[in-house]
Amino acid sequence: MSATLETVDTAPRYYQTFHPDTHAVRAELEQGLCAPNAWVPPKFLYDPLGSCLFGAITQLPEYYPTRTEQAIMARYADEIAQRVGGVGALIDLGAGDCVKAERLFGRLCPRQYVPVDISTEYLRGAVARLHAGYPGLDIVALGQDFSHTLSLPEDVLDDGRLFFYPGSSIGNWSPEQALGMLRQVREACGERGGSLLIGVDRVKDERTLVRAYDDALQVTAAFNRNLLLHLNRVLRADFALADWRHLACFDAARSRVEMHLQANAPVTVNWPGHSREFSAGETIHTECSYKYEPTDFAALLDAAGFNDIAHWTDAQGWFSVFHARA
Ligand code: AVJ
Repeated sequence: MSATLETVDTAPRYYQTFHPDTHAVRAELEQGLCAPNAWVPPKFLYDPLGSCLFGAITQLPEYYPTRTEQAIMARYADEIAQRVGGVGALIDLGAGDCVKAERLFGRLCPRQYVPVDISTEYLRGAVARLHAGYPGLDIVALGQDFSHTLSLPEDVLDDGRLFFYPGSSIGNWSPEQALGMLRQVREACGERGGSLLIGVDRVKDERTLVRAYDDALQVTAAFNRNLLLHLNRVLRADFALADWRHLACFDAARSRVEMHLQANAPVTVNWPGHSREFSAGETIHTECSYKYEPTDFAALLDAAGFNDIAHWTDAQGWFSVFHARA
């Protein structure tokens, strides 16, 4: 007698609703670049190279968030798994390389994995790798800009949804925007036991915060400046890297780290139909990274309609992980 080992190989399904090469995307960029205080939404940091550079940032000695979050998740893995219970779809917001979610597979055993990311090419590569390692896992991949709207296709299981929003990515939004985003997630949880597992960076001393965004190896500088190469491609603009330097600072009143690109000298940037002059020292604001006190973030979850909120942190009180039920 011999046992038969059956493996059902389910090919991943892709739904791509974000297309970078569209008029709407260029219009969004133009509006920010031509504003008196120029800015670019941080999602434009994530072209294929930008996503790789972010991966490198997570390995830097100064960049504590990723490893601190990972340590919290590992230390409280049993408690977290017990609270979360049976997972239908594990919906991974800003999945990137899918590595953080993969760490949950062992304990949470999701019946379906739904990575969502705006960096669609990068996501496809990550999903192909994941599928090779977990051929039986049902994967529904969404190339989506969920900063506009989060919309899940019908084949996403609707019972026991677990939204996973790790790494303090929620910090890219102002508290008002974050509330809107959390309300959307609350809505998408449905009424069949949905919940949210989210990582949030905490307020701490300015030096630690600024170093995390201005590392000695200058990987974060490369990550920020690579945005210009991305803009050159999307807008057919003529940004020259040599004209721009990386800047990181902490605004304590707003409880946020900011990244900017600062012009070294007066410079004119051109793209079809437009040009924008920058004076020496003028900046393009490329990212906000809000930091929260745990009580403030719990209040935000509450205001978004979540309840039964659990909180875990590390010994230094540097990072928070929350689980909240819809
Ligand atoms: C991915 C948005 C959480 O804000 O810390 C890392 C991005 N920017 N270094 C963060 C980032 C500069 C990161 N998030």
